[in-house]
Amino acid sequence: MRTDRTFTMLKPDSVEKGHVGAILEKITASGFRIVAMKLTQMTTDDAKTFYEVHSERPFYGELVEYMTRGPIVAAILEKDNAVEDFRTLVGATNPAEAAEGTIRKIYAASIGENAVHGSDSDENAAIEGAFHFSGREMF
Ligand code: IDP
Ligand code: MG
Repeated sequence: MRTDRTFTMLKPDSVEKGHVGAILEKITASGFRIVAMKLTQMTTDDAKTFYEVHSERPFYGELVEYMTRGPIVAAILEKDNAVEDFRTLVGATNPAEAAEGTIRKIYAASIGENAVHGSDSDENAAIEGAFHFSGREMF
């Protein structure tokens, strides 16, 4: 299992608010190389599958609605220690608890609409990257 790649989505609120360029700049300035990237929209089935681990949580329906309401930017990022370093850059799930300078502190509106996704393990990074990209879309 490689440890130098993670998967991210700039969620619909980031695209709607025009924050894509600024967030990508912050990501690349933090040392991540973009290995794969596209603008895409998840179907309800896609979002239900992607977030299946949360299917019993009270916010699951709201989460699926949010993640499918418009396009996202999906990307695979490369850097040493990618998963952990990207979670640090992203900040806490709830922007009110996120550290200064983190993406969620700057761009997220709430715990639900929190601007970006970052994989939580090397295993999930590989699964989530493969969910969105074929081998020939990864560089
Ligand atoms: P993470 O994105 O920081 O890993 P998770 O706990 O895996 O956070 O939750 C996945 C996503 O579900 C969050 O990024 C957020 O969009 C949404 N979410 C998490 N907790 C809540 C909540 O309490 N209310 C509404 N939405 C939530
Ligand atoms: Mg998570």
